[in-house]
Amino acid sequence: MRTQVVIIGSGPSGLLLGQLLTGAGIDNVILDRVSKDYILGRVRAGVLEEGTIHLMDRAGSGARMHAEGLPHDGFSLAFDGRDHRIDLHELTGGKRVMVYGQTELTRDLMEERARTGAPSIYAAANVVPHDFDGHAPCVTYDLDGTTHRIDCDFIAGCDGFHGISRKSVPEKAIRSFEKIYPFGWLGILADVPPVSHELIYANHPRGFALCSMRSQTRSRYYLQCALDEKVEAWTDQRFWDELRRRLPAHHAEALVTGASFEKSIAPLRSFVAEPMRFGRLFLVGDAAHIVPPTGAKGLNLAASDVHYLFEGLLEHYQDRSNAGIDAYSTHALARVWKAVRFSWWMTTMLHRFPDTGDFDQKIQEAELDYLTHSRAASTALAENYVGLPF
Ligand code: RFL
Ligand code: PHB
Repeated sequence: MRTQVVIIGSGPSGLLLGQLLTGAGIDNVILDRVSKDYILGRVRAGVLEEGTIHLMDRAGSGARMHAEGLPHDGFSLAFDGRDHRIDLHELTGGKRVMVYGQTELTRDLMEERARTGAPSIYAAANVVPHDFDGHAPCVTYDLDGTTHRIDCDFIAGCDGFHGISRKSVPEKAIRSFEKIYPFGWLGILADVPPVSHELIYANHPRGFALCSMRSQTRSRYYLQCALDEKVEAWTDQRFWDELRRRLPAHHAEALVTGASFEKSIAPLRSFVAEPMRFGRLFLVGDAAHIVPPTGAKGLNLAASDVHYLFEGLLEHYQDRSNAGIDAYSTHALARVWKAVRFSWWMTTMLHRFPDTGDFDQKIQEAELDYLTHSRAASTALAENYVGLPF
């Protein structure tokens, strides 16, 4: 088989890139090692920046997102028993974010892809990119007991942090930067109305908590937890009791509880691999970088990478210019590092670190106090939260 671009990975970055390329008449094949249903069973991101929304529209997949997504004009920072609202809309001159689950966004992109008839191959084992240093790369994979080969012009490594694309690059050609945080997030989904119509990021002596949502009737809540914590040790009752303790009293009283239907623990990590291009192989999204979820940036960064790569590939095929693909890594990384910084800063400001001494504690309190009393500081937070331009 031959195509123009092989996309490894059918997460948001692979699917978004695939639909943009298909829309521009550039042939592509998506390969994923797991099934469609497995991908749609993953519960992940929930907050979309305007740039991501725009790309969904451009990919022809935005209709349900606009109908069912919840536009948010602000969020709340809770600490010291009180709430402080960050008015995103006012502070950024009219920008907002949208709460729409990654699962739904992924489903919309998969449905649009099926409608356009562009090929996707699921449950492909041993996917391997070859010869991306030369002019004739290809990707091989095993399916139904046979090894298949797809020849292509370019390979997009959209296969997440644990994917094969980054691992296929010789170690000496890649530099990575990493920070592991000494805690995780325990998250649940429950069909109960959200405690507030906006998100609440809570800093509390017992640890960070986040109140988010998927709809008016479905809530997503997170608690900072120790890395060695076991999900089984957290009954729903224990989760709700702990969440109540970490929220200001008026929210704790308003909290509606119920049976959860998803519960999982995610570790927190910052990671960047440089560069993001190796000959005819491009790393995109989580394959190249990971951020802790505190700033809601992971999925949105995947979308901005897709934007830069799509524009570069378009220039290559339509204008016979490689300027865009040559600049891909530099452009993408400039935005990535700003989001890495922001996510690290939000995480540092809102969590309890096991080794926090009195000094660090006072600094955290001063930071929150400054943030909530200075318009300049609030504006910097809002500008980053709604997403830097790309
Ligand atoms: P994905 O979604 O991991 O998709 C990669 C795909 O590649 C496949 N794959 C392979 N296929 C073939 N061969 C191989 N060898 C392969 N290895 C892997 C996988 O099966 C998978 O289908 O990466 P992508 O597309 O780059 O998307 C990135 C986002 O998923 C991620 O950044 C976000 O979920 C991060 N994130 C959040 N981002 C936000 O922007 N806003 C949020 O509110 C937000 N909240 C979150 C999050 C991530 C979380 N977790 C669980 C890490 C909350 C949480 C709890
Ligand atoms: C979510 O709804 O899953 C979510 C929202 C905001 C974040 C992280 C996760 O910062």
